[in-house]
Amino acid sequence: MASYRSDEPASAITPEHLWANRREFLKAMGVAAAALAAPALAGGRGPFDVDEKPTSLQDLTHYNNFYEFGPDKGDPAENAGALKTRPWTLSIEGEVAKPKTYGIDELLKAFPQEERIYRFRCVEAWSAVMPWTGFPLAALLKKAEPTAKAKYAAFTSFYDAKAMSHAASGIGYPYVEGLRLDEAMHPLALVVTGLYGKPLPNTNGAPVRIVVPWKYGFKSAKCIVKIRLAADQPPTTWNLAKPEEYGFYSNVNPEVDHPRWSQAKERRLGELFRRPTLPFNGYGAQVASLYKGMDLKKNY
Ligand SMILES: Nc1nc2c(c(=O)[nH]1)N[C@H]1C(S)=C(S)[C@@H](COP(=O)(O)O)O[C@H]1N2
Ligand SMILES: [Mo]
Repeated sequence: MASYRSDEPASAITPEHLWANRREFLKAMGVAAAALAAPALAGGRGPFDVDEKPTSLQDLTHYNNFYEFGPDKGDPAENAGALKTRPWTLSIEGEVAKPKTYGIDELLKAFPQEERIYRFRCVEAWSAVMPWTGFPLAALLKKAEPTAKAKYAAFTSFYDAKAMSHAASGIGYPYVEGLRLDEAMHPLALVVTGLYGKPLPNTNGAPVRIVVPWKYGFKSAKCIVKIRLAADQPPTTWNLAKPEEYGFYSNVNPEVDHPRWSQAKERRLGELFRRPTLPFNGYGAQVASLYKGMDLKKNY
């Protein structure tokens, strides 16, 4: 297979090139994905990977929504670099038998890291294909032993007014998000720590974030410091800011337009023409059963 960016000279060695070459190298050696134990990364395409060309690292780190670092897509690339992501802790608390606060390095050691190539769809009708490194959120939750009362998972992002002096107005901070517990336990829901086989760039939510590939991008909270299990549905930032535009579920749905624009199509970063948006962002076969009997026009 050719390099992903045949327009670049062979000497342009970037994490993106190393990543592409590593995959080819492992494949050529006949290494089965399953045989590559953690923390090594899989070389083949696993059952959770989409077979689409990953978006360039340049685009993935220069076209971001990260309101703590400013309202414009280029602001995180300008402003997020200064955030100190070590030391860092992530606590898991609330309706769990075994609450725990992990140091970031302890977290990386405790859970085998995998690579997952996921489609990503922002509510603003652009999309990307992102080669993440991380581990199933379910693994972290199970280890904390959810109580019988736990029905939801709530995520809190880091916020520091001084470190985030460019933060956009219009939403509250810290950024908060949430999932129903069965959504959070779905094997597609990831705790993400890396991109293109390298530690997560600050622009994409370093050192640790959530990624939920069948929902609009804003459900995937960056830079998280807390996961709380709860009996009741937690508040979420965009729903608090504009409840008529953003619901709790926010599953990717080409049939439910945003009040201000259509959701039928999307523009893939790096491409010119728009493509149709798929129900559940193409993950319907895996996740549609979570919503059986629900009216997804009402529960947008
Ligand atoms: N803490 C926090 N998390 C966030 C956001 C944010 O502003 N703050 N933006 C969300 C939105 S709207 C999108 S589209 C994705 C963007 O992720 P990416 O930059 O890795 O593509 O992050 C989501 N997570
Ligand atoms: Mo978004």
